[in-house]
Amino acid sequence: MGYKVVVVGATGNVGREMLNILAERQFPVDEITVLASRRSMGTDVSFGDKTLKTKDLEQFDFTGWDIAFFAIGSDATKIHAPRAAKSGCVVIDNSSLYRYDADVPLVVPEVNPEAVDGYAKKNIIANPNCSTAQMVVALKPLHDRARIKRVVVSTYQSVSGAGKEGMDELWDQTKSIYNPVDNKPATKFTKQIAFNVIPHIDSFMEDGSTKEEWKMVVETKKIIDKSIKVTATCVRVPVFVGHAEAINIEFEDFLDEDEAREILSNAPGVLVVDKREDGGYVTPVECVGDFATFVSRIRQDSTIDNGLNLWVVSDNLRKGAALNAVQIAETLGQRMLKKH
Ligand code: 11C
Repeated sequence: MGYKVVVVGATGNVGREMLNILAERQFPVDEITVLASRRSMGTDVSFGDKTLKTKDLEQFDFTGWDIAFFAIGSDATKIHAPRAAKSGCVVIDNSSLYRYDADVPLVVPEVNPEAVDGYAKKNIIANPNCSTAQMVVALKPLHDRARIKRVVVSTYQSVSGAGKEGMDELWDQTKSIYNPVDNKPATKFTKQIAFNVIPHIDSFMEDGSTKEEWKMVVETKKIIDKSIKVTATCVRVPVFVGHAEAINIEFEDFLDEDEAREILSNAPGVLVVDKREDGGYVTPVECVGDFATFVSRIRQDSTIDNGLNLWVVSDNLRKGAALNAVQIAETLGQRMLKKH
């Protein structure tokens, strides 16, 4: 007994990771089909030990399919997600298109699993931005204990967040620094990304923040608590996979660093690695391929009454995208959606 599952955007970074995770977690799949744009149609992708050929999204009829994981841009999502949802297939969407829609739940299963129950209004559930997902997994258990007032976060985001083109650009630029013959013009990032950092992700907003920073503010409120104030600076760094975040938290109540470490050690989805010694923390390269959100460098911020600092690292293609989407489907299955 299982579900009829569609993966839309199966040739992209996130789509491929969705297929890996569905197989790794033995998600109950009765039948699976993989879709792509016409440009990538016919490409082979792996699902466990099988190879699947992508079909044309434009022509696909979602009638009779149970769950569609969407991992394509907002423009194409706008065309195809509503028709999938209307045909009775539940859409779990990784784009930002529906995240801020009051009739669409925005879900991180460790944080607000009950929100999936509202899926039927549009038959769509939204997956948050990767930098939000890993942050809220760490914040929620602390908020439950000491009520968060304000969060100041600086991100160190890998190039895979910008898709395969972002990864290719870092690779090509890195090579071309040693061998200028290989020099290719930058097209994805606005400044050199190899051996550099760029304080700019997504488009600029009127108030000077970027859309990526705005997403962290608005999504944290929707997922945990609208009273939490967040200010973010989002930075692209020359790392292939894995986002890191330095998070400063101000609470209403005092929370001792040892108690915070204990709470986080018992929190779902969190792995604490926090030895106060050389190498006693997690870095992006170590989190690749893992399901966990790693928390390190837990320490009191003595410049305010009730403050803590954390270092949070996770695989942005997994917890930040594909894993969270599959966990949403698992939660939906546990709470509501009937198998065949
Ligand atoms: C990045 N966080 O690292 C972005 C990628 O809203 O789903 C994901 C954008 C989104 O560039």
